[in-house]
Amino acid sequence: MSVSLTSVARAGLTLAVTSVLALGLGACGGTTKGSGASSSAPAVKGSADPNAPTKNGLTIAFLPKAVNNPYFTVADGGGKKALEALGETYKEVGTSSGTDTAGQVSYVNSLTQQKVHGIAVSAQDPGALCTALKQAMENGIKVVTYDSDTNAACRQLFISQASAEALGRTQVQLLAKQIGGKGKIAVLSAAQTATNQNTWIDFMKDELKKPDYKDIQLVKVAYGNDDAQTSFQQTQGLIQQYPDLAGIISPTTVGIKAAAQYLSGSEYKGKVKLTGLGIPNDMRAYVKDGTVQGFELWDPSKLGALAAYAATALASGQISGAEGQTFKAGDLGSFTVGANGVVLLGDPTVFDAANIDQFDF
Ligand code: RAM
Repeated sequence: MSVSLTSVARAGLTLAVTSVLALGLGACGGTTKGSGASSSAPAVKGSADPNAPTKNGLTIAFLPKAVNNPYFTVADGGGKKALEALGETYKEVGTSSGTDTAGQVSYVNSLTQQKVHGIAVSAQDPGALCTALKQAMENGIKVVTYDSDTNAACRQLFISQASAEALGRTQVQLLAKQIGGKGKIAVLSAAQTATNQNTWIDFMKDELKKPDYKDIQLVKVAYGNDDAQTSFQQTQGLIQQYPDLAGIISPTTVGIKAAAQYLSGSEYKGKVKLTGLGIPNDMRAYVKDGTVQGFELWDPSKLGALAAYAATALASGQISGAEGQTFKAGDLGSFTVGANGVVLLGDPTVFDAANIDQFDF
C-alpha cells in the first residue's frame, strides 16, 4: 500500500480554488440542478468584534443528514462535547432517513420557532433547505453547514471536512492502484441529491479524464441512500450487472460498510476492490480479512466540534462569516474563514492494514 497522507496533500489545491470549484461543480451534480451552489455570496451579516466575549446561555442545534447514521453520532458527539466545554447547550434533532428533505425543512422551521441561537446542519439536498435557513437567519439565528453544504447564500459558513477536490481525486487514485490501473469501476453513493457526495463524484469524473486512467471505465453511479440495506442491495446489483467489475468507490461511511459486508461474504472478496470513505472502527474487520486494502476519512468528532465552535463564535459576534476572519476552536486551534464562507478542518487520513489499529473512532 503505497498511498499515504502525502498523496492526499499532493492532490490538494488551495482552499480558495477548491471551494470555488467544489461549489461550482456541486451545482451540476445533484438532481436539483442550478440550486447546488453558485457564485452567490455567503450570508454575511453585521460587523464582528474578534475580542467580544463568548456569550453564555447559547443553544446550538445540530441537524445531521440522519440521526441514526453512526457517522453523525460521532460528529454530533464532537459538537456536544465542545459546547459542554464552553458551558453552552447542545441539542440534536433530525430525520431517520437521509432522503427526507421535507423532514429536514420542518426541523429547521421548528428550530426557528424555538429561537435557538445557532443551527449546524448537514444538507441532504443543496437547495431544499434554503428558504427555511434564510428565514432562520432573518430571525437572528446563526447558520453553519457542516459535512454537506447548501447554497452559500443560505448559510453563514460551511465547515468543510477536507478539500473536496482532494477527496474526489484521491479516492480514484486509491482504487486505480488497487485494480492495477485497468477495468470497470462503479461508484456507490449516498442520496442522489447529497451535495458532498455529488461534489466528490464530479472531481472523481474529472480525475478519470487523465491519461493515467485511460484503461479504467466508470460504468455506473449507484445510490444506496445512506441506508445499509439499500447499499448492500445496490452492491449486489452492481456485481450482477457487471460480473467483471474491477472495483467500487463508495464515498459514504454507510455505503462502504455495506459494500464491504456484501463482498466479504461473497466469492468477490478481495477480487472486486473497494475503497471510499469509511469509519476505521467499522472497516477494521474488512481490512483484516482482505476485503478492503485502503480507504480514507477525517475525524468526524473534530468536524462536529469545529461546527460547534464556529456557530458559537458567530452567535457571540466574534465573526460574521466574512473571508479572513479568525476564531478559536478550543483544542483544535484557530481557524480562518476562507472564500465563500468555507472553513476547512484539514487533510483526511488514509487507513490501511499498517495504520488502522492506531485509530479508535
Ligand atoms: C456518510 C454521509 C456523510 C459523509 C460520510 C463520508 O456518513 O453521507 O455525509 O460525509 O458518509
